[in-house]
Amino acid sequence: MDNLERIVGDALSQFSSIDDAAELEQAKARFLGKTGALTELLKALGKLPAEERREAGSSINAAKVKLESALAQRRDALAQKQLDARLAEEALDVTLPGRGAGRGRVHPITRTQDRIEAIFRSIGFEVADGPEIETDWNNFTALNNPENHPARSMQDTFYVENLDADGRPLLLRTHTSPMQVRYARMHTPPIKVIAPGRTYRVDSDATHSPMFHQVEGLWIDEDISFADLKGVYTAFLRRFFETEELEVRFRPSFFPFTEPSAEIDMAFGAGPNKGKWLEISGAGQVHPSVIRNFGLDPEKYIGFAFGSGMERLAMLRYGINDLRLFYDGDLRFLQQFA
Ligand code: 2NL
Repeated sequence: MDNLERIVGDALSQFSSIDDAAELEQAKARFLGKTGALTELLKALGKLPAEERREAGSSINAAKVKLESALAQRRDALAQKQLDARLAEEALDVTLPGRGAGRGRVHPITRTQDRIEAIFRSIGFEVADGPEIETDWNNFTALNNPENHPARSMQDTFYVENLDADGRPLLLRTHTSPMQVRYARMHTPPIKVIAPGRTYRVDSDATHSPMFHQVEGLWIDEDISFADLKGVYTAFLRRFFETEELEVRFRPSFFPFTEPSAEIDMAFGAGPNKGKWLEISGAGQVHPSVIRNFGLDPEKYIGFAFGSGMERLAMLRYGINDLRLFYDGDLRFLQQFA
């Protein structure tokens, strides 16, 4: 049976040298398939003399078992090899450091608001926070705005579609004064409060954003004068800009909610800005009608109020020249405020 040994030797050497699963199945067919070399030997058994047939049959069957076992081993080895290759290719180094979420920063307007709150708290003011959707009474009427004032028009004020429970219009507050109205009606003098926060007006260009921030202040007692306003606001500006030399001037102006009223200017800056006056706030003595709308007697109580734009304060403090930078969400800008 030299032939059988040769076939087994060929099969074993082919099986072990094949690296591809499909090729291995083709090799199997060449030896063990319907017309395979070993199968042909089995078919030829019948032609052998009876006395040789038994022994030949048993040798061929033993060879067949040997080849099938070699084949199975090679199949397993190839499958393992393929798995190993895939694992190597898809390997993840779970010990690498993560990318991390990155640490966020406080927005420059929020920083500005935090500073303003800290300064006013240190001189005895409370900080009041409240709704951005307001009634027309809190936003306009209580502040002595005439019924037909242009600020009340839809060209200037965002109105909400829904009405309040009494069928009256609701709007996005155009200043933070309505929060001071709420606060004054809930407290008894002395009232010393600031109201910082978001405000809204129908206005959008290089120097106006439809959403902006304001800080208003209010001090009501029996004997608060214009001198107190000058003292408080000047102290605030000097602390905010960290410049004791900062000069402040008050110019006559008009607001429906104060009488007399003033614009507050500050002289601040070096180089070409030195000695230049910058408008920074509106202010005045609270109008007697507004005091009455607080639920207080204007014969007994008097006080001052002011309103400043927070973006303007932030731009001057940080040297920012374009309002839109605050709302573009550009990290190159925002990351500068650690
Ligand atoms: C401006 C003008 C001002 C007020 C705001 C005020 C608030 C109450 C009562 C009376 Cl509750 N007045 N606020 C007073 C004068 C001026 O702001 O143009 N700000 C940027």
